[in-house]
Amino acid sequence: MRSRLDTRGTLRVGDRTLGPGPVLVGILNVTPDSFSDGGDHFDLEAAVRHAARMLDEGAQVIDVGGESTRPGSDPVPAEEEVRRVVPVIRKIVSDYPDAIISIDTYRTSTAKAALEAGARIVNDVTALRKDPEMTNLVADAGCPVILMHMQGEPKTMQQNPSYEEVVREVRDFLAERADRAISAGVKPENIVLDPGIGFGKTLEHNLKLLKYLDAIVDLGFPVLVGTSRKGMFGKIPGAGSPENPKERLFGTVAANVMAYERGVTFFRVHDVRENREALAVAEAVRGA
Ligand code: HH2
Repeated sequence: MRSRLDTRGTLRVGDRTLGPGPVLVGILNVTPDSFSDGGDHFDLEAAVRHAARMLDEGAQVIDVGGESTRPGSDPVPAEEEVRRVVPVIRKIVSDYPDAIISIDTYRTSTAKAALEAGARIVNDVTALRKDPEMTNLVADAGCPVILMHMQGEPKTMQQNPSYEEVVREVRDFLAERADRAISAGVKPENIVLDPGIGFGKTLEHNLKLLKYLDAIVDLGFPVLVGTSRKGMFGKIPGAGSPENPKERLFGTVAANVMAYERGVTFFRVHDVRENREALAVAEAVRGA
């Protein structure tokens, strides 16, 4: 789709180029109820402290979210989402001017407030489907946007996910969303694709998507994966704790290294240092 082989896997944010080496996107959930770290960084001080730590550990992007999209979650009111994320973004940008912030939201009002506060990337788990104005906002702002695949809605998406051929369907969906965004004025070089691990998918679906990630990479856009601490690791025998998301680190690291091997550049993670170290080895081996 995009024939820019010289810049494959990379993303320009202002005067910075992210990639082609692995880019760690540190997760900052300013929520009381996220599935693995809900409540850990809910007040401003704790959130900024955690962002600082992730930056110190090698995160190049901090993904700030004010609403959990875990399976079964309910939406929070838009004003509440803005109230949670904007002060945190302002403070990180003021304390760490080099930090690149992405805003994890599907609402135009939240994305707009976040961009005004200093965020530079929009991470939309609905791939610009939920809020029709979001495409115009991203096109006008000229900022990068992450388009993620999800089947259904967070509240019910894990009840009975079904596909005829998951890899083809997710790839076709992402290709179509990217095409639409481009037709509406989003620059192709501002698009990042994400298969949406755990969003309306069984373990088998997640494994197939991870195995054949190159099918999505081949669309020609940089690709992000968000495997971090997800439920799939609790379902693979011996891979991680079914009960405690914080005990799914090694599975996460393994999945991310395999994703890197298949051409993924962006890794959305809770545990920055551990993933960065593993990916540094993978990068060194690739470069040998
Ligand atoms: N996963 C989560 C949230 N946002 N965005 C992208 N692009 N890709 C993902 O895989 C992704 C995402 C869910 O993880 P988390 O933020 O840790 O949990 P919660 O939604 O409960 O806040």
